[in-house]
Amino acid sequence: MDERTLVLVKPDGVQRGLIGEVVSRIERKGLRLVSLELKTVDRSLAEQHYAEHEGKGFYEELLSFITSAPVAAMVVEGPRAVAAFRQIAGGTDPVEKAVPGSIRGDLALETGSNIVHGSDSPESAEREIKLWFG
Ligand code: RTP
Ligand code: MG
Repeated sequence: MDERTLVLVKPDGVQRGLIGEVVSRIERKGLRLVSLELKTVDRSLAEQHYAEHEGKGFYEELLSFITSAPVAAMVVEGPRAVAAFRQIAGGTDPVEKAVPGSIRGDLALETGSNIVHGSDSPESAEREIKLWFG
C-alpha cells in the first residue's frame, strides 16, 4: 500500500541550488514526485507547520529561517514513503546524527540549516499535505 509524505527543500537548499539533487535522490530511491511547487512561506504557514515545536528554544529561529526565502514543497509517494524519505534525509543534526550517504550527511553542516524537511509519521504527512497543498 503506497503512502504519501511532505518533503520541503528548505531555504538553504533552494539557495544552494540543491532542489535537483534532492529530487534526484528521491527518484533514485524509487519514490515518486506527485506535486512540486516553489512557495514563499508566511508566518502563519510556518507556525502551523512547526506547531509541535512552539515554546522550544529554537522555535523563533526556526520560523525566521523557514520564512526567509522560498522553499520547494513536494508530495512524494511510494511504499513506506514517510520512513523512506526520513532515511534518505538522515538525522536532524547533519554531523552528529546524519550518516554519510544521506542528504544531510553529505550536504549539510548545521542543524538549523539542514536542507530538507520530511514528515515524521503518516499522520503528520496527512496534516502537512493538507496544509501545504490544500
Ligand atoms: P524537519 O521537521 O525539518 O524534517 O526536521 P526533523 O524532523 O529532523 O527535526 P525536528 O525535531 O522536527 O526539528 C525541526 C527543525 O528544527 C531545527 N532544530 N534545531 N537547535 C536545535 O536543537 C534544533 N533542533 C531542531 C532543525 O532545523 C530541524 O530540522
Ligand atoms: Mg520534524
